[in-house]
Amino acid sequence: MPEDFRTGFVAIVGRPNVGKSTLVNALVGRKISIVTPRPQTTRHAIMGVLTRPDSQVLFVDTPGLHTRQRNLLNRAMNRAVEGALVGAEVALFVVEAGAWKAADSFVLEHALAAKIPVILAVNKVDLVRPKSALLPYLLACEKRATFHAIVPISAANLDNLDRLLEQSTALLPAGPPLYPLDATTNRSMAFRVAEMLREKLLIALRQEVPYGLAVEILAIEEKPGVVLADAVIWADRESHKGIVVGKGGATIKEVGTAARLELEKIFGLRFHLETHVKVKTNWADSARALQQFGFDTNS
Ligand SMILES: Nc1nc2c(ncn2[C@@H]2O[C@H](COP(=O)(O)OP(=O)(O)OP(=O)(O)O)[C@@H](O)[C@H]2O)c(=O)[nH]1
Ligand SMILES: [Mg+2]
Repeated sequence: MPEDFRTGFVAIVGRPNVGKSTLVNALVGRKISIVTPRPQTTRHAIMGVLTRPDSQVLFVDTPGLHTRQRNLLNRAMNRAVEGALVGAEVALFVVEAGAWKAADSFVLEHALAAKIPVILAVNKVDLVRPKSALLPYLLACEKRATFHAIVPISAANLDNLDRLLEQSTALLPAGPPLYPLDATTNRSMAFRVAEMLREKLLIALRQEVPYGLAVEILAIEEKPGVVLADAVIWADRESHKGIVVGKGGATIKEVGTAARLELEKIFGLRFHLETHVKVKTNWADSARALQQFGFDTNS
């Protein structure tokens, strides 16, 4: 390792749906974290690891910070954001170009409270019309706080990410890599299978139904060339179970197939997913259920 090798944590924070997970995936160059057009997709802190000849950057994707905490799940999600900020050397605060909501100010307060340099990533610049509207927006951002840097990007189009990466890496301390050089995430195969199923459920189901779902992997086995996984999709009420299953099992089948195809593409392995739908009433307000689903419920 070169003596000036840099290693450290960069927490990616922002309100729901601004493109945090898209950004982590783009920076690492692999799909680590699920992405959907719907807010509140990410529920956990998920690390994406980028190792280059001079550095190892540990990007931590986080759930969109909630201003209202309706249940224990929301609180666990917000705690995941706090935890990521506490352990980070840099905060990458993501907003949507052209928009600044109360929820953005709420996230900014949290990022500043962490007493670490804050880089503002102004995402989705590809959507700004007319283009000339971007400059006044950036100037207005400059007045909101002392940012280490303000970087306009498009995570979806991989636009200006080099600059963001340079700015983040420069703030990391010198030190040896903390993860193996070929690591891309701290999350297990089981976690990623559960998340992929949740992504497809969020895409397939309407309104509030997918928000009341959790996916648990009961068993997973990697055999030569094929991964066998046994998954339970937990609904929070009886009436949603039938919606998830669909007519003659059509919905759950479509979700399972979509998840399988994408997992096969990502891992280059065949997958066999067994899915069951069960009910655990109000699991999002049960500390026990949340622990079972991998959330940290200690306040
Ligand atoms: N046009 C455009 N869309 C983007 C860009 N980045 C992300 N998106 C879209 O924005 C939506 C939300 O993206 P996510 O990456 O899931 O956002 P997030 O901040 O992780 O959302 P939560 O996990 O819910 O907090 C998806 O439909 C993305 O495709 C971008 O640079 N340009
Ligand atoms: Mg996300």
